[in-house]
Amino acid sequence: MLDGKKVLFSGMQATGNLTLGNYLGALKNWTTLTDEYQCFYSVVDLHSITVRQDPAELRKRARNLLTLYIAAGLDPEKNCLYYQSHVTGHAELAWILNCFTYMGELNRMTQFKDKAAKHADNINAGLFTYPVLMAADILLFQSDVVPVGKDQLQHLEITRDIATRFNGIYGDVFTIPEPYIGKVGAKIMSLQDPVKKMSKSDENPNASIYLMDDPDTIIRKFKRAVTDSEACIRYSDDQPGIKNLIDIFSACSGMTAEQIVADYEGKGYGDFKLAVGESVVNVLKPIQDRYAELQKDKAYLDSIIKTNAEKAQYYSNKTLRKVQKKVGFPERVR
Ligand code: ATP
Ligand code: LTN
Repeated sequence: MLDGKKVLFSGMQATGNLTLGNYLGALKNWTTLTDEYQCFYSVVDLHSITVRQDPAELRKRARNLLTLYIAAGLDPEKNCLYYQSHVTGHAELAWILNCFTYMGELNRMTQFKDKAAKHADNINAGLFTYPVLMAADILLFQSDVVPVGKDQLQHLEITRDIATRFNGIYGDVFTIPEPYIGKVGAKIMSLQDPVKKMSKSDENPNASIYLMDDPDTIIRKFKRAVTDSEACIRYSDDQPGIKNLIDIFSACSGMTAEQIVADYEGKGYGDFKLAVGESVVNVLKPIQDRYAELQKDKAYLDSIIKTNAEKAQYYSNKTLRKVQKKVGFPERVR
């Protein structure tokens, strides 16, 4: 608990351009939780260097992502929005937790297997211990809830295991966090291969809607979206392309899947795809406008970055000092 509220932590990597999947699966849910919880939303740049990055590009993307957090509706006065690399406790706690995590546990992580296959020339130790750093992010703030997409559930599970193990040895040090999965948009699929998740690192730009895509591009991508030859709009696993479009439409319009299916009964895929595209444009346009405005105000963004990092550093130090004491590091002389 922090100031009478439960604590929430989540983060996103500044690698690649954000997609509609990132927005519907993560960011959008984040904005609905800010009143109920004391929220920490980080741009997790320490995680990003587990794969090679161009330094100037990473710095630029990190700032853009933080700007996008605000543009998407996260109020930086109410939510702590900061760069992970500005708060020293993440790396410090990660080291300690490394010593409480087993190789066998990390070996089972599917994200590691996927990324190792994708970056076979750079399977570094950071990529392997990535989930430990993620556990540190979460546990550092004594987080109660962690809103993520379904693909991150395995990392949440290992976080809980590490925390439980640590508490088992040293007493009640960490709050055991619960995942929070949004009701709609938990897994948005690729527009070109609807059995694969929409991903910002997909090489095919038509597979993803980027948050900064202009309206024409969005409509064009939906028109080209891969569907099937059934010629009927049903919410079924047998029609993954249509099912994905219904999910997107539902998340962007507020209508339920049943309502959508009823409305489009007997109509062609062309009309349907256009309607889905328009609903997405309506959601993204205001975010894009606000983003453009924020980008002009350098001094405002800089002040947010500074004060929020200080706030995060302050709260994280509380947990870190406690953990350091528990494991037996000497007290600091004041
Ligand atoms: P990459 O392609 O670089 O692995 P990504 O697009 O999969 O990136 P992440 O940075 O791994 O995105 O995820 C950021 C957040 O967005 C996470 O909470 C994740 O669960 C969520 N997310 C990512 N892709 C989707 C998706 N297709 N549908 C729903 N949520 C998603
Ligand atoms: N691994 C996550 C990003 C991430 C995160 C976190 C999410 C890093 N630390 C802590 C929630 C809580 C991802 O790839 N989406």
